[in-house]
Amino acid sequence: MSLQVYINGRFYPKEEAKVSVFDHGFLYGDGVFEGIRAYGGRVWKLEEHIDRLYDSAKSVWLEIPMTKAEMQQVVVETCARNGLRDAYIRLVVSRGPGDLGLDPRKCPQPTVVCIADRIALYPDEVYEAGMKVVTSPVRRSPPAAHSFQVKSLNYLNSIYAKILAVQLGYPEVVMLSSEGYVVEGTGDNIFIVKKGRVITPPTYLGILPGITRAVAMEIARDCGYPVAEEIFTLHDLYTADEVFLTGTAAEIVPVVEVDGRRIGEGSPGPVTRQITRRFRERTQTEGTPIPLPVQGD
Ligand code: PXG
Repeated sequence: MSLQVYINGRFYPKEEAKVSVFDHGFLYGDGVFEGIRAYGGRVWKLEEHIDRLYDSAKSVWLEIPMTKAEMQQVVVETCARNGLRDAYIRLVVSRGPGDLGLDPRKCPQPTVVCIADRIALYPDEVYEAGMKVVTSPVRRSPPAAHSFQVKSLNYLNSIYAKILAVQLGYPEVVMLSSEGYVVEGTGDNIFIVKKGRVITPPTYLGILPGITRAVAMEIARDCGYPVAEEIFTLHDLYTADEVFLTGTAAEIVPVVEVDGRRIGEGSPGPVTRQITRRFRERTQTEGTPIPLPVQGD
């Protein structure tokens, strides 16, 4: 059976899952989204993702036409209908169809889409040997212009950086703020470990308050490491004992080289490995259950 996609209250087979070309999500990137995972029949951190979706929507003056509880139900049902136990879920709320002008008031009905599909992961090699990255000459957009605190449909800033990564032959690049502080990856948050302290940039630099980031901070604290949200520079990155990236799709990725500088011993460090182990344990035991499909459904 073809994948079933949720659009505005109904499910459509993948081939028929279509939205209007007048949708401002398509015309202007006007909308918000979430990327969510399900592990072993449970949706991971569902409430946190829905809260962030509604915060993103509020920030761009977009009123989502359903309650958070209803939205949670949409996610769970999309997984259930597709018989997915392990999934990557994409929730999108766009401004909806309007006219050819920018004015959001011309779009009375937002478009709500939920897609659940199998997940494509980095190869095991990346987690075992670590990832080599470079820093991007494309700077993260300044928060005064367009803050990545909002998970909006405007990802061109990250895509510019991703194009460079692809052209240079790297899976990911580290982005810097316009002042040159280390901020995040194109689709992941960044951490450094220095003398047992676990440090990640503060979200007021205009970076996404990552849900994996929050879990990694919580695990690090539980393990007894001091955790700080602090601004840091390229020098701090190059001289860190350990570096890792966090994200819903990537989970926790050890970084072993930045701009040709070896990080630590050049292999995933003990703090990164400990946090990864606990993270994986938690994803296997926590989450919102997806009901099994009823026979004959
Ligand atoms: N920063 C940015 C800019 C992101 O887009 C993260 C950090 C990590 O946040 P979470 O909540 O996932 O821990 C993201 C994640 C992909 C992909 O295919 C990832 C994201 C968005 C689009 C695609 O890897 N967002």
